[in-house]
Amino acid sequence: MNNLNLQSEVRKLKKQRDALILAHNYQNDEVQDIADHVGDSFALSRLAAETSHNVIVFCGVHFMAESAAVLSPDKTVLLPAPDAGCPLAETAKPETVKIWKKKHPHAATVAYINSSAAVKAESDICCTSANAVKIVRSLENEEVIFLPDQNLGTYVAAQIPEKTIHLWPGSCLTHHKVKAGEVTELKNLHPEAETLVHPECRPEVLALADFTGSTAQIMERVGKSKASSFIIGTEMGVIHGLKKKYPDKQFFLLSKKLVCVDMKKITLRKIVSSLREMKPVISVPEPVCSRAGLALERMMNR
Ligand code: CIZ
Repeated sequence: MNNLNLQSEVRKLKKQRDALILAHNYQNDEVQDIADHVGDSFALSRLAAETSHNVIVFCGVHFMAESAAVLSPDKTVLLPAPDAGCPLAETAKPETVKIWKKKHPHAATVAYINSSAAVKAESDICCTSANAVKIVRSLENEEVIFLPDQNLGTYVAAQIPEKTIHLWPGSCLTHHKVKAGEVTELKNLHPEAETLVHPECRPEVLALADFTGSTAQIMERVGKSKASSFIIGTEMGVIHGLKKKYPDKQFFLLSKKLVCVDMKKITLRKIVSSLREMKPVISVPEPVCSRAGLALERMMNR
């Protein structure tokens, strides 16, 4: 079957199963094109929590499907590629979080959305790259354990110098690969372009950018900016959405390394199989589900 046939098969099965297809901004182009909604994990989690569909096909990585399952425990959440993990999320284990909490008893524990449900369950509140600064600032605690992304944590700490932030030594393999030299080189090639980067990049990369933000904030910035060309410092999937939304603007990917291999494991073929067989189902057992749900809801209510 070619992509067109696969897409029409997905549409047919989606109706039969009463399914909602959610795709992260980092997904393959053809997966984004078939989705009901494309967005960041925060927006997609909200949609998962509010939907009336019985089935959610989550085109993203494991922790995202887990968040959808936590927020919609009465729905069936399918992850078409069960091996689509997140090496960053895997750097944090609940047992180690418990040790850090004992070591820093006055600190609030803030779990970036890129963490397992078991780690969220050990945390006071979650955050995303879009709201991390706001969430940490809103806490009464002067001390914070921020996990698992040290680059995002460093970015947050720089904006809130009055707090002591204990940084987990994890990083996103994709964003962390980008080096400052690549930014300088591309800026020299396109001096008119605005450079927009994700806070999971190294601090020295952020220092060279015109704007730092989550995928949704990068997309919003392109819409507001008077510039007509942009250097994009986040996973390459975002460029597809940007080109669709802003066909008159020009985009340059900051580095060829900005490819998340786990996100790309979701294919149309796997979505078809998943909807036909109604598996693999992602569910989160109690008491982890309720405790992780609390941390997510605290974030959503701020
Ligand atoms: O929050 C998300 O979905 C992630 C992982 C990145 C972003 O900026 O959208």
